[in-house]
Amino acid sequence: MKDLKDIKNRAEKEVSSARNNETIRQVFQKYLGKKGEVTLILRSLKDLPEKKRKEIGKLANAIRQELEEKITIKGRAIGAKVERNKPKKRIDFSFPGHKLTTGHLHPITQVEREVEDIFQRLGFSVIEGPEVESEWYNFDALNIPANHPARDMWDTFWLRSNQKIPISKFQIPNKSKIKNKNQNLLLRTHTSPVQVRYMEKHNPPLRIIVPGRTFRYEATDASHEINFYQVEGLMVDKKISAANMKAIMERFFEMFFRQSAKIRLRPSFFPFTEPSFEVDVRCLICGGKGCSVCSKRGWLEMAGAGMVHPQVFKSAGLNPRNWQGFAFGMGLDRLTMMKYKIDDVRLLYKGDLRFLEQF
Ligand code: FA5
Repeated sequence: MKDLKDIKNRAEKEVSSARNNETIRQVFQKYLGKKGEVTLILRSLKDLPEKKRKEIGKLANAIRQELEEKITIKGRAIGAKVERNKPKKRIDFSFPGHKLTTGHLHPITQVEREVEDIFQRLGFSVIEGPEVESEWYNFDALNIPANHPARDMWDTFWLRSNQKIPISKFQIPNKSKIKNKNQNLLLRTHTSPVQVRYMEKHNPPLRIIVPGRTFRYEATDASHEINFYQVEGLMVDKKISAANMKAIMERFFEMFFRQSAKIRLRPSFFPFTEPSFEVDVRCLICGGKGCSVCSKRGWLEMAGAGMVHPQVFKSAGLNPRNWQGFAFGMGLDRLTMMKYKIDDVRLLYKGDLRFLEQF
């Protein structure tokens, strides 16, 4: 009992004279730690006769509890003092702030917006159409009936046959002439279906462009993807000729590439234009010398184009005797590649941030 009281006195003195965290920790170890003086007494209780055990045990436990409280209070007081004495943090207002990383538009979207902007300045409106299209608008209405060999030009992703829609649902001037009474659905292979969709509802004169996503079931390479983007152009009025088309396209390429871009028209075939052209631009990546993007030709095919076929006017319910027009369909991916000198279209769809962050 005397030893215990002595321990208590010593411990209390040491607690009150402790000035820092380390000394208070040492006091704790010395008296209450695993081999601490109070702990050892508590452990030795089992060897004492019952009466003594009760007496000494009671006192030892009370001392342990009291000491524990005192050490905790002292520890807190030391902690608070340390905190008070810490030098105040100064804010340096001249220090540069943290840069916030923000996302940005995909290069194709940037190009799409620029194309829209240029054509709007040339008097064109921007129109949209559905990506899931009917066989009628994608083919029949564009003078490509079922079984016509020209359908092979556009390798098609067809949708499941139980999703057919009856021909009665369409605003077709002469429904009886359509062979496929139940129309298959497909992923549009080009943006041209929107020509007919728009002319059904709007009377000429008109000037529109239709940017959008298109799909083709074909092998991919440096300049071909199965999912790509086109922008359709359509201008209809009383007297429109191929010369108007060439002027508009040349003006567009100049504004887009901000340099004189060389273009050439090659005779071509599209069932929905007559005459038809392929519009090539001198390859800006190799300067015309020949590279993988232009398949060593020095020219890159950018668009199909031509004068609107009378059959297309008829599909839209317009009299071809009254109207003339030109149409074109440009590859937005190809425009993006030329603008930023990208040598593989597939890079645009990989979602690789190391590539995309450069734009
Ligand atoms: C057409 O799609 C026609 N609808 C264009 C047209 C519209 C002609 C109006 C006349 C009047 P074509 O299949 O050539 O045509 O495609 C047009 C452009 O889309 C091509 O010049 C090319 O730039 C781009 N393109 C075609 N296939 C792919 C592909 N797999 N990957 C990337 N771009 C492509």
